[in-house]
Amino acid sequence: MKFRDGFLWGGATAANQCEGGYNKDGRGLANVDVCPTGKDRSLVITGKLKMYDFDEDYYYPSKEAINMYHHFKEDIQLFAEMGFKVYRMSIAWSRIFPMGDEEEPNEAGLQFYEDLFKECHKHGIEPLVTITHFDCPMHLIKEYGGWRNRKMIDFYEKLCRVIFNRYKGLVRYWLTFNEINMILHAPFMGAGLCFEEGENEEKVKYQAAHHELVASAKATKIAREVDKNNLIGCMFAAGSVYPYSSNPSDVWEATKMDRENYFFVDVQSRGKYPNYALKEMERKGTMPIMAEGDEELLAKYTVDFISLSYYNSRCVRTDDGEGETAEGNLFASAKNPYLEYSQWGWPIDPLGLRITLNHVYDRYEKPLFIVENGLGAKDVVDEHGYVEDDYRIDYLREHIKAMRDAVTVDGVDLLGYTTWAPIDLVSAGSGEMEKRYGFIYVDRDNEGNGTLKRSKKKSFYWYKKVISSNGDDL
Ligand code: BGP
Repeated sequence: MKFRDGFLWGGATAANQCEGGYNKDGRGLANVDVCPTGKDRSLVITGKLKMYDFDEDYYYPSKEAINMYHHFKEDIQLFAEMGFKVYRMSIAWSRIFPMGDEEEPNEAGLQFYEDLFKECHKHGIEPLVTITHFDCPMHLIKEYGGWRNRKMIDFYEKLCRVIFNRYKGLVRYWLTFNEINMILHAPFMGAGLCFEEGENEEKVKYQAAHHELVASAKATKIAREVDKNNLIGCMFAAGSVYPYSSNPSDVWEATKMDRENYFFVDVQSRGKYPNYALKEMERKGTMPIMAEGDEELLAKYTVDFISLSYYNSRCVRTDDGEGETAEGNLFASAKNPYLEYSQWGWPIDPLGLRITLNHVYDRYEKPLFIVENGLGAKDVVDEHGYVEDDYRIDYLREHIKAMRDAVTVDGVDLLGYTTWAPIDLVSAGSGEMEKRYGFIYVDRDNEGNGTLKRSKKKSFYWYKKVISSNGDDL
């Protein structure tokens, strides 16, 4: 049993985590530039602490990251050597519109991505572009309050018009917002939100979410108008929620947590606010203000496919929270005693990927795309830059097997698979370099030291074989 011909194998990155060059060629400051490492990071990414003043001397990870801004040809060449069919990356909004609200785009920024896409095509690699990956010009946050402000829809729409027109014929796969549901857990990264003392945070988050959902529908509309070959996807952080026990209250809690994630995809794929959300918003007083025409837009411009990140399943218990908690992609949940854990305490659950794919496909019956999956680990590198990362190979092998079962046994329609991340880059959660995901090692440490030299890990050769056998040789 095989993956379809043309299955899109590849890898995924995000601009702020790999490009660097934060002030090069007219790029403006973005929210992700002012997220520090260390203890303040979680306060900043959750919107509790404002980091409005940029300190040039402070080591902000995205200032230089792995400097893909200047290394992209070399990096794409390495991706091509592994046989990539697709490369998922994101556009830094503030390269195109440095402030976010100006009239004219920055030509140097536009040219950078044009060169990058052309480089991909030179190697037969299809770009898959996230329009915003935890990324918002800082000026839009200071001046307008980020996505809490409806004006953001217009600024985003303008960005979309510019990039869809400029990259027509170069890009056809687009994702509107990275992990849109993460607005609930990392609102500064997801929507440029900072909260005032005593503010109803949940209300603000859902208002901002509404603006993003409308912006996503508008982007879908424009993408289709500009080029009928464009395919637009939504993107959410997936990972089914398990009840800790068969106690119905655990099951009910898990159902509610799942819905919290599905809410976003329900709107983007089914085209309307689901009843459970409307009821809850009414009850809690968090119903967003909608403008005339919003509901029609949401209904008319639903996505073509659904993309997701999967790192771990989650688990929930209602018995006084006595058990231990486990970390996970951007938020913690109850510790599942049946699973192993990564060095960062994230559960490792390959079967959970099959379960999740089945849930999502049953719910929406649209093609799916796994656009993030991988293992963050502390690699030990030898003097030649070589890393024996069998743990990474094991993780990916088991997840690919589970994905294969979902496709070939269960009938899930899957367009492709991009690992996070093909090359070491800055971690979104911790802001550190030492949490490595790549097939390619980058000589760079947590303090920003290192030559930035790229070298191939053991997993590089393994993934190349996986791709050339279309997932047969694992
Ligand atoms: C997702 C993000 C990515 C990425 C990944 C791994 O939430 O979309 O940007 O970083 O998680 O998380 P981390 O970097 O915290 O290990």
